[in-house]
Amino acid sequence: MSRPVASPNVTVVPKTSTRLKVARPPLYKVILLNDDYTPREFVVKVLEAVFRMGAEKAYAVMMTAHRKGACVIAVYARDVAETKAKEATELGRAKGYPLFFSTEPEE
Ligand code: TYC
Repeated sequence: MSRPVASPNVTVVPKTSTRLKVARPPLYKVILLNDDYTPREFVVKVLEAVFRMGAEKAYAVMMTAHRKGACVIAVYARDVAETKAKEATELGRAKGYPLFFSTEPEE
């Protein structure tokens, strides 16, 4: 019986310093803006449908925008934030409401 020999094909990968760090994509906020015309129940439905919120959370977010003028809904990678904001704004527009969702980079 021969004793085991170290494999000649093993590469040593250092755990620090030379390992490349993977950058996280910058995050974008989606912001719900208040208006005087869109019905409250409609805003809640859009939040549930596009942003996958439960009914209570959607109601609370809608009321914050209603009282304060705007409310940050969530943060996503840029393309996801822009797609959801457009989709949600379009649902209001299709009904003739001025409901508006904007996006901005997180500081
Ligand atoms: N202010 C609207 C109303 O009183 C309801 C509303 C709430 C609209 C939040 C938009 O982002 C909004 N019917």
